[in-house]
Amino acid sequence: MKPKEREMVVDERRRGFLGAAALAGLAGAGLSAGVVVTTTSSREAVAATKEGDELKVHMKPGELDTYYGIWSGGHSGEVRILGLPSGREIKRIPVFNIDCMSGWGITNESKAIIGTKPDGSLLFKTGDTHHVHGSYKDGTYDGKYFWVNDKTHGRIARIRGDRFEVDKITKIPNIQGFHGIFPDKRDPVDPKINYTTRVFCGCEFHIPQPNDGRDLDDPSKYFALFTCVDAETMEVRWQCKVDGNMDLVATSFDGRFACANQYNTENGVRYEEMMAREVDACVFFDIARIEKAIKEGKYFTIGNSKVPVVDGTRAANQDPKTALTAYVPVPKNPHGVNASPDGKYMVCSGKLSPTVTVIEVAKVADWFDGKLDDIRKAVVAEVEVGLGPLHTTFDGRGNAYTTLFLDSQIVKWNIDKAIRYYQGDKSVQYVIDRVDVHYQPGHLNASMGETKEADGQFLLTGCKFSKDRFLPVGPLHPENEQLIDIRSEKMKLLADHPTYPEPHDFIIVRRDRIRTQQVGKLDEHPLALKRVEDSGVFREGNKVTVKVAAYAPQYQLREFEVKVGDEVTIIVTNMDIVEDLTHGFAIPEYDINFIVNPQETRSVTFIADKPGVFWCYCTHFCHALHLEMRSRMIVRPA
Ligand code: K7E
Ligand code: CUA
Ligand code: CA
Repeated sequence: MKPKEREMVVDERRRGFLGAAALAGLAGAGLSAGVVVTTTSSREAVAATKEGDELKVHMKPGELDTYYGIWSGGHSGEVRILGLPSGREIKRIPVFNIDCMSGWGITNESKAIIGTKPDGSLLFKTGDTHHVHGSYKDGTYDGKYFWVNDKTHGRIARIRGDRFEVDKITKIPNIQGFHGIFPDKRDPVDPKINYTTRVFCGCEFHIPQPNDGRDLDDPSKYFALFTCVDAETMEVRWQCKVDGNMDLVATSFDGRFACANQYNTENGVRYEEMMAREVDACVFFDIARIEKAIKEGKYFTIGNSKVPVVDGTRAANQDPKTALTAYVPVPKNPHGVNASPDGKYMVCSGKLSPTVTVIEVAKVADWFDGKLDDIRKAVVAEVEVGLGPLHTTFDGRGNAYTTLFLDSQIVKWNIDKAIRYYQGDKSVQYVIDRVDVHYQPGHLNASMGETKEADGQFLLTGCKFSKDRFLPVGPLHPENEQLIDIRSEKMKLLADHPTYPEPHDFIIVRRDRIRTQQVGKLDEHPLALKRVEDSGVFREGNKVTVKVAAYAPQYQLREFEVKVGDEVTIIVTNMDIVEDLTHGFAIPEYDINFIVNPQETRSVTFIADKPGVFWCYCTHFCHALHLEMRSRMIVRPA
């Protein structure tokens, strides 16, 4: 960071503190008008470090990281933001979980996003996030949105890239075990649309269709669906029935294809059945053709769902000229499919086979266009890399890096050389390097590795077992995200970062791709108070609305009264305009706890079922008088 930039940051912090202190004198008075402070957290493009420099692992005090790491949180249900390469955790984004720091799952606003049952309680309280991916423009991240899957309940969540908060969650019908997810990178038909408009969702588990109690004992009738979700509206556009299941998902850079690796082409319901075949597949979807078929009415629907479903099974897609899908053979129970940044290849890892399979995207297109007689010819390499290959990333210099779960290694191999070897030149050494990792790696990703701007600086790998790498803390160990310098021929292991279980996948985004909103906008909040004086208690029958302005160091109202039996809605507006001046609001015995960021509004609704005095207090350290920031809720017996 340049000195000037550092000064700006320090200066903003000082302003925040002085602002808060100055407001202490304003108790009871309306706020004087102030300018909303908005800053971007990424002020400049990051110059690539030169080879030979030590890649920085430790940041000096006040120094900013050069990349954002967007991490899934596994069955914690959340997403995390790490600064990279330091590995410092900067934020946790509650998604499918309940979070009492922020009030996610507690406020009315977050409940409306998560979804509720008729009685107002949450539709689901748990989730399982595996894969986070960002929206693309021109083959690279545009920082607008990130999406993440919920494997448990088949939901997709969208995270706003300017706030790192969830703004929409959609439940996908007719599926179970939603695992792989990937946005498209451009439109398959309109070349002017060079950005993400769809998100594709794979599904791992077969179920009876509809899953309403029929066909329980006849697994031959179960099937799985591939789903397309609209990136803007977050509505489900269509689904595609496939043979076998889907695991990870990838999309081609030209927008034509999405694909998913399949480990259960056997349609087995027991693991022995799922690993019966030596060869499974990677299924390719021709997006434009699927959407044309739907326009022409060639679809069906399932149960109560109105989503159009096309038939992508093998039997229905024998003729390449009309096929919606193609099944490229890949051994054995493959796991993970990744697009190379030059747009040429999909790399599918063998998992139970010690091989990676390289599929040439242009040849898949040739098959669909009737120019290649056999889809098997789209495989241009199938080479041995080691035991338990799972996921692959790229450095933008023609090299691929694959995790070997069983060998506890990352293997670096050259794609062109692997192809030459596979095509007969056995003198070629396609494996370039191996490095031991600790231990049993799942995903890995290189800086900007899933974009055409893959910059080959470093990669991280998510090790599933950390064993002895950190101080012991009882039976549950953290994961170990290991940082590896990939700027030279040889990989160099630089650092370990513990993470709370259980991240799977993550992406590494150059910081200039992200533009954040640092202070909210009250006019985006329909319930926001306009002025402090608008605070008050408003009663309609037994429905009571309590409007509270929060501004350091007090709440206006300082006390309010309701009656036992009332349905109480408390709306808190944070009138402070200073960046980072967040207030909290907790009510003892009533299980209410949430925060409100500057220039934002949040609300909660509950039944006043206990008489007494309840001190609503500020939970978030905001001010020298933070402890005094309270409001007295008096609940009078009816
Ligand atoms: Cu390999 Cu869910 Cu991406 Cu875990 S999956 S590692
Ligand atoms: Cu307001 Cu602490
Ligand atoms: Ca299999």
